[in-house]
Order: sequence, then structure tokens, then C-alpha cells
Amino acid sequence: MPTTGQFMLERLSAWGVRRVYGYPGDGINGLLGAFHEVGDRLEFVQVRHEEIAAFAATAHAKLTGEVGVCMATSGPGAIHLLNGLYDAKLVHAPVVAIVGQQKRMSIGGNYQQEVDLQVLFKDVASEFVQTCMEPAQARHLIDRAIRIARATRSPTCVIVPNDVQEAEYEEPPREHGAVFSSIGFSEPRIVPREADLRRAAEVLNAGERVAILIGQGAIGAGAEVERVADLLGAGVAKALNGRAALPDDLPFVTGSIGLLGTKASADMIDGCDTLLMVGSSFPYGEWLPAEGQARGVQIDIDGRMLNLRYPIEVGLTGDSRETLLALIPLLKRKADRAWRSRIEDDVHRWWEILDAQAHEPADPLNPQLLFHELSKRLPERAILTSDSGSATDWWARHLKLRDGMQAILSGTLATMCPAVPYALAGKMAFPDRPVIACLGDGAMQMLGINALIDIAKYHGRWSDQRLVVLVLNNHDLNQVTWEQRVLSGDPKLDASQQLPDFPYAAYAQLIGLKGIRIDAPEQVGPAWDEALASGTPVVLEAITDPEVPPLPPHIRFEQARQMAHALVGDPARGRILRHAVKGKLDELTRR
Ligand SMILES: Cc1ncc(C[n+]2csc(CCOP(=O)(O)OP(=O)(O)O)c2C)c(N)n1
Ligand SMILES: [Mg+2]
Repeated sequence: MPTTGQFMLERLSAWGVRRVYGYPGDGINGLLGAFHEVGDRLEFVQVRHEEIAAFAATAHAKLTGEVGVCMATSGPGAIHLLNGLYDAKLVHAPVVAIVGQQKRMSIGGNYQQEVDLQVLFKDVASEFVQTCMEPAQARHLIDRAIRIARATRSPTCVIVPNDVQEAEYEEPPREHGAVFSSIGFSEPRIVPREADLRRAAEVLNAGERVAILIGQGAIGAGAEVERVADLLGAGVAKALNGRAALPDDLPFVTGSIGLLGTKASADMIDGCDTLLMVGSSFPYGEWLPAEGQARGVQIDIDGRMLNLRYPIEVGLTGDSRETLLALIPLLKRKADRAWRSRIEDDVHRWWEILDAQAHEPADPLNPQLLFHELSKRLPERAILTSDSGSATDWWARHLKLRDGMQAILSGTLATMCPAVPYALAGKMAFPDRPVIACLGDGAMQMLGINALIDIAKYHGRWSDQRLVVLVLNNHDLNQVTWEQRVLSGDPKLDASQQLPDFPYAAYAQLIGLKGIRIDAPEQVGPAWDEALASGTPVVLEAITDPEVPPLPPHIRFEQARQMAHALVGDPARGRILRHAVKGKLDELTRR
């Protein structure tokens, strides 16, 4: 008989899991020892920090649709997983965490590294967290952890005391109390009832100016969204988690929405009389139509997310693709295309505005230029990852995604640090695809430089070496500096905002990767060319200007007022205002 640890690994493998991201500790020695037995059917990918493991498992789930698996030791290792698991929870990604625990006989003994993991994980793994107290439990705990993660699109957790890992595995006995589970899960087909579809179609057909907002639930339904937008003469805005659901080179795609969004999206929302939300729980209600302005239809696979952000008239529980397919025959093509052509004009003008803004001089580099030049060079089938910071704003607006690309970020938890761990997971899952991570110096210092060691460790096995990590070196926690200015009216607090210098490109070289450091606009295009042609992963370090406001030119009046207030006494005031005013002028002169 195998050990229980070995059985668990065999079971993961039988479910189709090929890779476990983790970090060792004596709390999981019984599981680690069992990796010898399963051979290359299941690989332990050792990363620098358990948080990287959880982010990587989350990215694996987001990019492949499979379950992502991470593993950590008892106590501190398990605790380190948490932030990454919350990222999975908030974006509805199926992830299984397997963590160690002290021996059964020591539990409750205030033992070393004894943490009440059952309680600690109960919130993040709210759908399923269980401790394996008996070898005969192992089978149904692994089966259920995976099945429930898939069925509820959320993280689940199995806690395994280390003596159980080493104990001989026992099949559940044929006696009262035993549980007999098996492997398998099938996605259901979820479609609303006919009567509800008709009510939704009535609202959409009655509208004269329809706006569509899509989110990550629309991934896989791009063709149907496009068809519906055509029938309804609508434009489509995208919440960031769903930005790869529809390419940006379509003329009616207005791009991102909100403070990280585009003016074309804001104008469409402001002018619409009907809103169709598909697979999105975009949180910021102030960027949706005013209550009463528009009639609303919403589609979400999870009924709990319906009628939530805007007072929706018809909420439809359903898979976005299946629901749109069922809706299409009920929709009438709008004869009047004036609204749609206005949106297309706005979109066209918006791309011109972005182009102009990217070419504004800055000291030394305008961060927008990095994204503008990357956009033109995005390789086919690229996987794009973003962190949380000002890079997110530029990533959201300036990149023109095409069909076949994927784009992921921590859109809901909005945590710092996932960009490089996501990129690692992207390359591990798709070694033949190019991956580009974008992040700030703060996130790079917090975890990115550690995850870069993982890239240095694993890149040799990737058939395509294109992996570029763009670091915006602005010596600032810039996004928050701007939030303090714009949302709170406070000037920059150097003590909390300023970052120490670090040689990102030189560090990449030091660990066997390629480093490129640039600080002049004419270097930007050639640097991307060089990075995207490199035979090893690259850190592209760009010295960027922290005083370019990462805000759309159409910020709300109250935000502009707060910003003006915050800038009184700010030494960088003149430069900031020049950028802000120039943004506004671009917008006006291109009308
Ligand atoms: C774990 C975590 N800590 C703090 C924050 C708040 N926060 C959001 S963006 C940001 C600044 C990030 O700075 P950097 O990575 O340098 O990017 P920049 O905005 O300067 O481009 C901070 C501190 C967060 N989202 N997550
Ligand atoms: Mg920064």
C-alpha cells in the first residue's frame, strides 16, 4: 500500500493535475517524499515564496481553465499562501491549496508552528476546507477539493497533518460511515428560461442607445458579444478582468472603463439609454449610468452577482455564450446606426488622443510611450500580465489586444505582486507562447525580484524564450501617490511614497537573464524590438516620470478639484499641470 501522501499525489495526477507550485517544510515532508514515487507525472515547481506559488496556481487556473494547485508547509508556509488565494477567490478562479499541519496527537497542544488552519482558511476557502484526520478520508477530500473548486470557481483547501501523510493509505472500508467518491466533473449548461430571455430582448429592442459592458465572464463569448453589439448598434466597454474577451482592434470597442478607463467608454455610458452587462461585476457604480438613466439587462453565471451594481430590470442567470446565443434570435437589428457611428468616431478619436499623450515629453520617460510602442509590437498569442500600480492604467488603455491573446491581472483583489508570478505560470503552462509582464518598481521590490529567480531557474526548458518583464522605475508608489492627490486632496508624502533605487536590469544580468535599461524616448521602440527578439527572458527597466498623471483626461470634476487642492505646495506642480492640461487640450482639439 502507498502512503497517504503518495495516494494524494496519485489522485491529483489522476484528475489531470500536472504541476504543483509550492515551497517545502517539515509540515509536508510526507507529501514531498511521495513526489519520488509519482515521477514526472506530477511536478513540484519550487518557487521563492509561498505567495508566488498561490499567484502562479491562480494564473494557471485563469489561463488554462484547469484547476491550479499550490502546496505549503504548516504554520508560516500556509499563512504565506493567503494573499494569492484571496486573489483566486475574488476573481473566481478554481485553485486547490494543500497545506501541512502538525501531527494529530500534537494538535491543541500549543505546539510549534501550530496554527488553527481550519479557521484561518475558512474565509478564503469558504466553499471547502477540511483536515484529513484519517487515511481513508484522503480520497474524498482530494476529489471534493478539486470538484468544488471547479463547480464553485473558488479556492478550496485540504489540511494534512504530517503523520497522516506518512501513514499507510487505506481505502474507505465497507462499513457504516465510509465515503466512496470518484473522479470527475462536467461543466453544466446554464441558460435562462425562455420567458426571461423574452423580457430581456424586449428591453434591448426598445433601447435606442445601447451600451454593453463585458467582464471576465464574457471570455469565450467574444463572437456572440460582437454579434449582439452589431444587432443592437451598440459599443462595448470592458472591465479589466475581461479585457481579452474582445479584441481592441474592433472599431466599436471603447476599451476599459472607470478611473483606469477611456473617455470613449465614459461617454458611451453617459449617453446610453440601455445597459447590457455580460459577465462583469465591475465595482464602481459612479462610472455606470445614473440610476434611472438607463434600463438594464445583466447576464451572470452566478445568480448571486445579479442586479448588483446598477438597478437592473432583467437579470439573467446563465453562461454568457449560451445566453447570448439564445438571445440573438430574439433581437431586432437596429436600423438607425447613428449611435453606433458616434461611438466608433469616439473610439477612433480616443486612440489618436492616446497616441498624442504617449508622445508628450516627460522627465526622462513618459510611461505611456512604453505601452504605446509595445502595443504596435505585441506578438501573436501573447500572454499579458499586469500588476497593481500606475502600470495598470497604461496597460488598461494603451495596449491594443488582438484576437488570440490573453491578459490577466489581479482585477478584483487589486493586490501588488502578481505580475511576475503570473508570467512564470504562463510560461510553465504555455512554454511556446510569448509572455509580457508589466509592473512598477514597488511591486518588483516587494516580490518581483524573487519571482525573477524562478524565471532564471526554469526558463531553460521553455521552447520560446520570449518573456519580458517591464519595470517602470519611477522611485515612487505612484498609483497611491496619485490616489492621495486626486481622491483625498493630499500632497505626496515622501516618507510613505518614495522608493529606494535598485538596479533591475543589472540584477537580471547578474542572475543570468538579459537586462535592458532605458531613459530616453528614442530608446523605447528599439528596446522592445531587442527584448522581443532576445534568446533569454528580459527585464526591461524604464526610468519613468512619476509626475505624468495616470488618470484619464475625463476625470470627474470633484477629482480634478481634489487634485488642484493637493498640488498646492507640491514641488512638481508645474510639470504635473502641464501634463494634465495638455491631456485636456488633446481631448478638446481632437473633437
Ligand atoms: C499588497 C498591496 N499593498 C499595497 C497596495 C496599495 N497599492 C496599490 S498600487 C501601489 C503602488 C505600487 O507602486 P509601484 O509598484 O512602484 O507602481 P507605480 O504605481 O509606481 O507605477 C500600492 C502601494 C496594494 N494594492 N497591494
Ligand atoms: Mg513605482
